[in-house]
Amino acid sequence: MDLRALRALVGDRSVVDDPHVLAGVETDWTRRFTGHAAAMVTPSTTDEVAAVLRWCASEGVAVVPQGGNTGLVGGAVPMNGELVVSLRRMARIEAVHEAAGQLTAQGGATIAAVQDAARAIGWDYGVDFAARDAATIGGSVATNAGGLHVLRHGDTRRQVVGIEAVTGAGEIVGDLRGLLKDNTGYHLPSVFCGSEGTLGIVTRVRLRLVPQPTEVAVALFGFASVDDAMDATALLRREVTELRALELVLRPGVELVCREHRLPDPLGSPHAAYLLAEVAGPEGVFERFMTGPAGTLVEGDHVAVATDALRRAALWRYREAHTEAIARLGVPHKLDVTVPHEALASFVSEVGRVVAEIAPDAAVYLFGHAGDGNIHVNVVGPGPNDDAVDAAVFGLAARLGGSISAEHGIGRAKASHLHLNRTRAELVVFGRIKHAFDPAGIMNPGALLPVATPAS
Ligand code: 2HG
Ligand code: ZN
Repeated sequence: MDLRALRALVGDRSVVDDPHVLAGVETDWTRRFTGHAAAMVTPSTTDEVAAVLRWCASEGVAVVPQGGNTGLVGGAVPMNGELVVSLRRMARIEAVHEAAGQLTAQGGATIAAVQDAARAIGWDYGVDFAARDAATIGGSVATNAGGLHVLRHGDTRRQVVGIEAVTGAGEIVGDLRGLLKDNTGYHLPSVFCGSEGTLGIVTRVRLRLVPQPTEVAVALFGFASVDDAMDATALLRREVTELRALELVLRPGVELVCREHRLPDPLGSPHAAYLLAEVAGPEGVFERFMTGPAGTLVEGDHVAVATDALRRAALWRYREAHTEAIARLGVPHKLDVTVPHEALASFVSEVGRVVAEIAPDAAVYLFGHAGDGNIHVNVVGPGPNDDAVDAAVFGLAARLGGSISAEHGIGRAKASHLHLNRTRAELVVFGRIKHAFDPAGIMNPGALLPVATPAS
């Protein structure tokens, strides 16, 4: 790769080939995917991104866009000497539109920076997840990230009012006017949401904000079985309009988190399943929650509640610390599936058996977003390239009418399984969409689309 030509486009400072720095972008967070980058380029304007992609397209240089490198499906890992494009120098919150309840950010701004900027003007950002301090808004649009508040505010797609993006051919497309209604043809924000860097690079985003709650409360309920937890899930979703998060954890995961993070057991006695419910709204939210339907779930030592920020965070630890605690056991296979609500309990009871048939010694941890029917199946034991467990778990989810990717995307980990959820006709159309935005086929090769996407 001619790095001199690249330096002429963006300046010396923006082209990095120091192996020590590159090491940080060549492996994903899980450590399951490791490759090699020829270099990393860090443009500082949209025009520079466009110049880089035009040059790459004409030279046939493959590109891997990378945000905060917090993805869990290998979608941003340069596997074969590609050029990594990072927007780390385009990380500004450019404008807050207080009256409209919107905000415009560059693609490299972190989720935490977006949240802080929104809160500073009395609004909030509707998406939140544990990797908030490193994950970028551009990456979260590209992966259509979900997170903890989807049941209340929807996924990232629902927050995006406008985008500016550079296609794989180096064209700048999109607009940031913030129009809530605009029926002028294909909706580019929707096309880029979930495109996983295969069409181009999201350089700027205009987001809708949500009202900032004045009061937030958390309750952690213990249940004797997953079935009981699912019954409570249905009740809480139906009756509690101020519900913002509803998360499921199971006893093995809670024990692991307590051991790895030296935490006390969360409730007075152990339970097979737990639901963490968060309510957010105007003053009195906790009172309304506990005197409403949730009150019927509270018996003896089956619940812990928190209203102040510190104690709420302490209860959230039992859920959010799962990812970190599991990573300490080894390299996890992250199988992020959704199944219809009525199939969730049977998925949970069957998945252990399905994994055990293939990898009897593997450790399996299940947790996730109960309110969305989204279970994170984490399997530690099989080698990074051993795909058999992945195939079996995805097969089970698909048989139950579910999706092989609820919110993490397809990346490189699941591209060969995409046919479980997408028909041949859909894959053909996907290929044509890709070609329209990326005619030279340089953008994120091997991610999202199966390598042999049918051409017709
Ligand atoms: C979460 O919900 C993230 O905490 C990560 O989506 C899930 O580690 C995982 O499998
Ligand atoms: Zn999740």
